Amino acid sequence: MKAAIYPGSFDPVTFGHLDVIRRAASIFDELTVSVLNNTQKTPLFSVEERVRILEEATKDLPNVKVDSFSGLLIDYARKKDVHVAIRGLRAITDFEYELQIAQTNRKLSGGELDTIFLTTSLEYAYLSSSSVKEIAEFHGDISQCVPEFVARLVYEKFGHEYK
Ligand code: COD
Repeated sequence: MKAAIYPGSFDPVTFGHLDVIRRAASIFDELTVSVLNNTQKTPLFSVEERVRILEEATKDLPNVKVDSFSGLLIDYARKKDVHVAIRGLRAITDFEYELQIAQTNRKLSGGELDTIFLTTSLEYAYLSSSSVKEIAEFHGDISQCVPEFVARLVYEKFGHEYK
């Protein structure tokens, strides 16, 4: 069985992430989308909330599972016996950061964990979780960025009413 992990912060999941998830799920038999429990960052949504949001957003994809992890990705992947990580590339600026993570993971895992990159669909190239949060904080329109139920939750976090 061909399995892969798509790790990330997903704070919150955007249409860009969901596009990568859908495409990766059509390539692999099983895709685990896994939320990093990063104690050094203060996220908008807790890990539990992000897992629930991802579960809801991917409920039509039967071969997608949602999970969370702490610590190193290579240790998590080894525990799950998965050898492929999926990452998305939006622009050349992502490339340097992603290349460094991919090479570090390959080195640290002794060649056991490889990374496969999916390039963004052009209509989502501009999307990032941080811009979604910034736009929502100032009452901007995020309906083109995230599913409606996510937009409502993001607005709620900022104490705004979603119309
Ligand atoms: N279109 C396509 N892809 C996109 C889009 C978009 N619009 N938006 C985001 N993406 C891609 C990102 O480029 C990324 O590949 C992925 O989706 C997830 O994005 P984020 O922002 O939610 O997640 P990150 O980048 O914060 O995730 C970082 C990890 C959690 C994967 C990384 O920090 C990690 O593995 N940490 C564990 C510790 C570890 O193992 N460290 C060693 C390696 S340095």
